[in-house]
Amino acid sequence: MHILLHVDLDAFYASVEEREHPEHKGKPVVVGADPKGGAGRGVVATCNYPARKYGIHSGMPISIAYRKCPNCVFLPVNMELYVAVSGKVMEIVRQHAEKLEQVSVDEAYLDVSRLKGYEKARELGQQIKDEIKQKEKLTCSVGIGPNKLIAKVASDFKKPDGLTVVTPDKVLDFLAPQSIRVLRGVGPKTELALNNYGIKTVADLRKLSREQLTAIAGSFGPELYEQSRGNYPSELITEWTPKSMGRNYTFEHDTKDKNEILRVFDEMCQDVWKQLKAEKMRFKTVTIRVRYEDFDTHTKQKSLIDYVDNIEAIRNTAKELLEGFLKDQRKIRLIGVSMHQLKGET
Ligand code: DCP
Ligand code: CA
Ligand code: CA
Repeated sequence: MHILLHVDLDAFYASVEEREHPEHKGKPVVVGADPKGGAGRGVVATCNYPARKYGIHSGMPISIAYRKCPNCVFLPVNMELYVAVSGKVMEIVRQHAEKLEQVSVDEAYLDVSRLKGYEKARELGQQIKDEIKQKEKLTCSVGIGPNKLIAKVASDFKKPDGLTVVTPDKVLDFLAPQSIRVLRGVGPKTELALNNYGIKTVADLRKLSREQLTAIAGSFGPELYEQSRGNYPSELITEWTPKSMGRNYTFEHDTKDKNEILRVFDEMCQDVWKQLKAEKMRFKTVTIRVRYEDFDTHTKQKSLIDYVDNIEAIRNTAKELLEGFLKDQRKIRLIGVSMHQLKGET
């Protein structure tokens, strides 16, 4: 019998900023692009819970966030700081299990099957929460369940500062009333496709057969069928930590100025490289992204012969990929660079 525990920090970037700036305590805080009095471009990375009361959320254009709450505290993204804090939190979490899978900068799964019971697992969950609060002054939400899906949905269930335990006998009831969006791999497109058949909750989904789901969602159908019944893997992927590491940048004004583009691009490459170094990772594939003024967006990638971690490899490969896009007539709105096929330096 597997018991999985999922930890996810609450309003991560914003909580770190609040901790570093006690003067903002209790105020709504938004972390992301500079709002420039409502004229700013780029998006919200995240915001704290008081700011969420205004309807602000991750990924929202910063100009809209500003319109919703001009008096919120707006802060820039300080990635180096968050990566450092993330490392400390993960170190605390790691002490409590022999197996850990870190899935992003602020969340991880632990396999706590050795505890052989959900009461013991709950106690451990509380202990981890207390320790992170005491040592790092941050709150997190913890979910515990028989597999990764249930643990993750459980940690999301009560936020912030939640602790939710779903024992195997409660899995079906727990999932039933929830939105289909809680299932892994169900994004806005699949949600809409299913909504068109009147399917909104996980319970609705269970009314369809495997064949019907395949007709609607293709090869993802059978997996939806299983997930809606709470069936999902429990195995952790421990060698490869994050899947990618990258940066995007939205220009102040759409531009064709090659020097400006290359300067920003170079800075982003260095930023990613610093994060790679901080996390002791190497990479094999470089991907770039270009969005033109009309939002037409392209990605292009190249894989190297072996895993590397030097700045020149990033810079040269990324520039080579970018070259063709600079010849276009259109101005560029956004550029991005990311590393894939990451591997720890072991
Ligand atoms: N993030 C981002 N852009 C997004 C989503 C997230 O830059 N579109 C960053 C900022 C978040 C961090 O990743 O602080 C973790 O993302 P989560 O989805 O876990 O969201 P939060 O931790 O901010 O909030 P929650 O309390 O809902 O977990
Ligand atoms: Ca989080
Ligand atoms: Ca998260």
